[in-house]
Amino acid sequence: MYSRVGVQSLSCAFSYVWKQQRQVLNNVSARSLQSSSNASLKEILEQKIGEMREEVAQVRHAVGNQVLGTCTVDQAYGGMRSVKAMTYETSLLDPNEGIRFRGYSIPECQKLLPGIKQGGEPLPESLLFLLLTGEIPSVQQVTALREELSSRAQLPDRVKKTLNSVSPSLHPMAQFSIGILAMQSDSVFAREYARGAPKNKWWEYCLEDSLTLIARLPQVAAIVYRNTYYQGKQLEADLKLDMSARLTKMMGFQNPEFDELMRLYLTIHADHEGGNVSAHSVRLVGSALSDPFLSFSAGMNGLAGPLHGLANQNVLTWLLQVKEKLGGQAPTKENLTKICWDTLNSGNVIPGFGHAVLRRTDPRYMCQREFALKHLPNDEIFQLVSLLYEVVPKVLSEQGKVSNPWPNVDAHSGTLLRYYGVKEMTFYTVLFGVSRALGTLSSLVWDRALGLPIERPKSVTTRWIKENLVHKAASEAK
Ligand code: CMX
Repeated sequence: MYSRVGVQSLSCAFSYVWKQQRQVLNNVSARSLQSSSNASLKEILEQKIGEMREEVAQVRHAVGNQVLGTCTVDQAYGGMRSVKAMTYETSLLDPNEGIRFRGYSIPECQKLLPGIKQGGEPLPESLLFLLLTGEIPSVQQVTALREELSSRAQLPDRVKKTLNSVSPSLHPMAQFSIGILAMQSDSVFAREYARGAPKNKWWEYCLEDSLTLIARLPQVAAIVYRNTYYQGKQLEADLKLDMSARLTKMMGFQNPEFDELMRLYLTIHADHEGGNVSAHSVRLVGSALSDPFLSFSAGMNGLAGPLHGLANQNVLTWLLQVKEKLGGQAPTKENLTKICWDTLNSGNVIPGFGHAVLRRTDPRYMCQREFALKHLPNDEIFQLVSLLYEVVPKVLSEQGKVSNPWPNVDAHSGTLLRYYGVKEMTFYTVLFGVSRALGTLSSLVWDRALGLPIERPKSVTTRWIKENLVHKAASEAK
């Protein structure tokens, strides 16, 4: 394993907000660095949680009664878009710059997080360490975490039995969610809570379950894959491998380049701040003190929606339809423009484009594009994706409805998976889900560490709005 630490390369221009956030992180790190360079994940977490509890108490004392965000009637009817109403520690999404994991952009993570080889992609296990602790891990720390995960990775036979009893005609995301629920009886959190565990210990049990879940998910995913597309012929887990290589091998692939793609894939899909459907579902369900298995399964049911994670499946379906419509003609800006308009005019969205928060090309799209330029520049579908990058934003802008005409992460991922042989599009969102565990479960550990209460925003009826706002506005206008 090789660490590509080069702090001097952190030269990008950060926004003011990020400089401040980094400063906070640096201060915290500086205090704990001496003890933490070889410290275990749990030791670092124990220290950081103490510090963070203090920090949150100070913030609440200083500005607890200040307004963070407001909510208009339009926002209440409109999916609460951009209402600032929650905190989420593991990542933050800037509309123009894209995601930062604990303050680090994707290119910074690619440079700083230990990978398996020099100049290669980061290990998702490295990102997990960062998301949980806020610290870039040393090679030694990642090795320890890998060993920890490997020791938890074997799926109990009863879970395999449950997965094997499910009809392969069920969508892979439904099978995946069932597999996660089938592990619920192993929840340390649920057991200890029932025994009356004190509140300040909950995060430890949540961490226990989260690590177990993250460790086992590659095998759950691989079983779903083999049951659905390979008549149930399953392959053994090689516990010496990192989670990405272990997953690809269990799926039936033997290609180190694909392993590298999987490392990148599992890293970049991990987290996208707290308000997206999957992250927020995990947070919401967990806030009722449902254990991590129940909470994560809920998140996966949300990820399975076509406006969220399922878009990666729909993108490739659409790309293949585009190819078919071209009927052997070479793609050009002109014929692709027409096909895009046909899609819109038939009442469909162009999958992989647009975003609820982002207002520029998703950096997760860009790093996948760079991977493709390096490894598959001549692939026909990649070339189609490249040309659509020039065409779709213009068409969507001309249509004039979308807030963001640029591509998101899902516009690219299926092309790469297909190139390496994963042609079964209905499986793509499962891989997204394996990755999403890293971020949402890290965040769940912090939810319990910071003692966040049950979520319960206030709702109102349209009648309430009429009585309290419409009538008031009308009488003021008289
Ligand atoms: N193609 C066509 N129309 C689109 C569009 C697209 N790619 N993106 C948005 N629109 C439309 C919306 O449907 C909406 O139309 P109506 O007013 O008729 O309902 C209008 O433009 C305004 O929507 P918006 O404010 O731009 O977008 P939202 O925040 O409401 O929704 C998203 C965001 C991602 C659901 C939407 O852009 C979309 O449906 N994209 C295609 C599906 C997709 O790629 N989803 C994956 C997102 C990433 C992820 O979560 O994994």
